[in-house]
Amino acid sequence: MPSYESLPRDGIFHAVCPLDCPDQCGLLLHKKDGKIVKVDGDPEHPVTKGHICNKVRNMAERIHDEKRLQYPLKRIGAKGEGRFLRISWDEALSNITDHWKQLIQTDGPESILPYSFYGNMGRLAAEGMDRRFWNRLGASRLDRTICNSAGAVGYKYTMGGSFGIDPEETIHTKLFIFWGINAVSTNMHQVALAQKARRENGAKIVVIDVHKNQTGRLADWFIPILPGTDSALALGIMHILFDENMVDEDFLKKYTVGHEELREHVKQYDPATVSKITGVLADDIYGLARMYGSTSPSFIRIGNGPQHHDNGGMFVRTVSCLPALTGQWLVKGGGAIKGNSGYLAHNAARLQRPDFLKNKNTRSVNMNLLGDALLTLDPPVKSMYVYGSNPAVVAPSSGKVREGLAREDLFIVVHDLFLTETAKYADIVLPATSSVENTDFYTSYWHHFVQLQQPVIEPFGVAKSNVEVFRLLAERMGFTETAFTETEAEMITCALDNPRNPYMGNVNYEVLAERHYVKADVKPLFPGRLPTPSGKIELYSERMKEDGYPPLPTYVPLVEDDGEFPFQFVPGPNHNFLNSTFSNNDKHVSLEKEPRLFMNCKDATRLEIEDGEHVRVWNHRGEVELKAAVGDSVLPGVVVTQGLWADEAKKSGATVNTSTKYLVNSLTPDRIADMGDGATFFSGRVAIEKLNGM
Ligand SMILES: Nc1nc2c(c(=O)[nH]1)N[C@H]1C(S)=C(S)[C@@H](COP(=O)(O)OP(=O)(O)OC[C@H]3O[C@@H](n4cnc5c(=O)[nH]c(N)nc54)[C@H](O)[C@@H]3O)O[C@H]1N2
Ligand SMILES: Nc1nc2c(c(=O)[nH]1)N[C@H]1C(S)=C(S)[C@@H](COP(=O)(O)OP(=O)(O)OC[C@H]3O[C@@H](n4cnc5c(=O)[nH]c(N)nc54)[C@H](O)[C@@H]3O)O[C@H]1N2
Ligand code: SF4
Ligand SMILES: [Mo]
Repeated sequence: MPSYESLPRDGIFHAVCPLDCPDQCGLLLHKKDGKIVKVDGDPEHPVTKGHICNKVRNMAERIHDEKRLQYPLKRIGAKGEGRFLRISWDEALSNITDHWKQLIQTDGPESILPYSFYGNMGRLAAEGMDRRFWNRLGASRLDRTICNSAGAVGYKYTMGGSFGIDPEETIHTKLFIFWGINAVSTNMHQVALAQKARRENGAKIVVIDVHKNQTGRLADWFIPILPGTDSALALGIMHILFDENMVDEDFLKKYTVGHEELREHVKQYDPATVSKITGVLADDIYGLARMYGSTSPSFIRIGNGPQHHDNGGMFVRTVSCLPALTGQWLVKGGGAIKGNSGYLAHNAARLQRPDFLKNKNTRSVNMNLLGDALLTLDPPVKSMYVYGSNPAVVAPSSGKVREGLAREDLFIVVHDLFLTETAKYADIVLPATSSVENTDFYTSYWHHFVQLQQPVIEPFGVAKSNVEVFRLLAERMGFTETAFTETEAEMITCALDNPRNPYMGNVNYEVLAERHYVKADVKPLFPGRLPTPSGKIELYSERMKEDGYPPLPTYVPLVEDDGEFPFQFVPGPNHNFLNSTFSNNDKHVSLEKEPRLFMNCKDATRLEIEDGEHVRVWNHRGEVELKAAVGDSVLPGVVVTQGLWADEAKKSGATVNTSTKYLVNSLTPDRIADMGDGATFFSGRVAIEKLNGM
């Protein structure tokens, strides 16, 4: 248990941004009379250098928001209605464990389903004591596939794991390609590095996206592309690189397998064919390939957008072959980043204790199929425990998800800082501490620093951390293993002791406690051996063939979405929220105003929709109402919206006093992507019409 008695009431304290964002900024919290009054960037942090985003600059209001949950609650109204009664921790915990003990007797432990994601990226909060507990309980396993699993698998086939270049080296880069990443909003320090390289070395910034958003607007060259066609563009670039002898033959021979097969294979992806698939002009495909083939160092920042499609794994697999063709991995500032979490891998077995799970055949539930899991799984899920996530808003096909959550016989517990949309369906709600009330360690999936958070303020009300709640649940379930009584410091010490990771030898609890952040001792990938079967970059992958995929990078069209809906629908994140986090904070909502639907003027004219008018957007899964933003930021046939918005308060006094008119996930498919059982949020289709009387 962290000690709060010795916390000074005033001063400036180190902190780590806990949000699911690659930048993982170092923060300085200004505290007065026991409260945080200001959040600043830590100017000493070597990568983030004192700059932070607007979302977190306004974080103090969220931490001290009077809407925060202070006490455990028991539901007294209908599911989803939001009427609760205050109860004690003792009553809440007994209620939960009594239920579970009963369920284990009647239905077995797999009738209990944990559901969590990275609302707090702290390794202990997100995958520490909780995993020990679920393993020991024998609950159904959760396949955490909602974010980047398709892309991670695709990248692994090519490169062997989550290993890119050190982003700090991109100050040397001469060509940046931001491919399907809205980096101004989602990786702002990579943009800062690119702008520095542009100022100091004349670097060029190219953005390839389906939406000319804030990132596209700062590019030297913005290339609009049709959704889900990026593999074809990458293959077209390869076609030209081979055809015009712009490949690095030495690098290909030494460090890759399959370059001869690839050379033959990409002949079919000529610029005319690729142009038809992607909507990118053939001249632009030539221009881009020649720029890529003749500029060094060049760097591709591979985003999450294109991998939220049916063919997302193959996209990442394909684009990650490009730097090998031009030998960029040997050049400082050359190469790519999809993610860098491989370098900071901790000892997950020691932290999570998979050995506690006795039944190795325990079922696994794909979180992207939550609706189906709650409605149709046999034997059924009888209880669900949610933490660090808000599935009623963020999970695909939310109509089904909410129908499942509304099941009267489903005993739901939600642990969160706020009474989220999901929490409104809970039988028991538990109040969570914010990250700055806890001890935890953080590992970025972009830069190479490990950071430590120690309590800066006391818990809000009687809120408890994830670690503490699972300790208490373990005690009540009668689990006697010492793993359930370890302190945070002990857990961090064992997690950082990872002999299998050669880069982290210099990182331990004591060093972190002294310095706040420590850079892992990462060496360049090349010359070297990758953790692929061949030890090389696998342009041809035997493993993919064994797994039933084409062994060479290939363009596979999107799956036909059900029904006759004319528009491709891309509902991504927005600038001022982080997924659904901040969608309930007045400041952030006022900055974002209201959700918009970006559409092309040609489509708008045809449908007689004017800029600023409200439209109904629907398909066979659901419908929403958005404000049209008409212009040329998207291609004809494509519509984009941004942000996972909170349920709207209803003006009239209906029983369920909120409306789901902004719930974009009511439209998204819960089909599974080609790899990693990933999500396909951006592969759905919709129809649009003007809303009368608006
Ligand atoms: N401000 C803010 N920052 C965030 C988040 C947030 O919600 N808000 N969320 C965090 C999380 S969890 C994640 S995973 C990351 C995600 O951040 P990013 O990696 O930036 O991913 P997205 O924003 O989902 O999509 C990136 C871009 O891909 C585009 N796109 C969609 N489909 C395609 C396609 O087929 N081809 C191409 N070329 N582009 C396409 C979208 O228009 C969008 O501009 O951001 C993190 N950071
Ligand atoms: N349409 C559409 N849907 C998407 C996406 C998209 O681009 N488009 N993006 C997808 C992606 S990439 C992701 S990663 C998911 C993310 O989806 P989620 O992981 O659900 O992320 P958030 O909506 O931020 O919800 C996090 C919740 O955790 C809570 N929380 C924060 N800290 C703690 C803590 O320490 N303990 C506990 N118990 N709770 C805590 C917060 O208050 C918040 O309610 O959304 C996915 N959904
Ligand atoms: S959300 Fe990202 S950019 Fe903003 S403070 Fe956190 S880590 Fe930094
Ligand atoms: Mo994500």
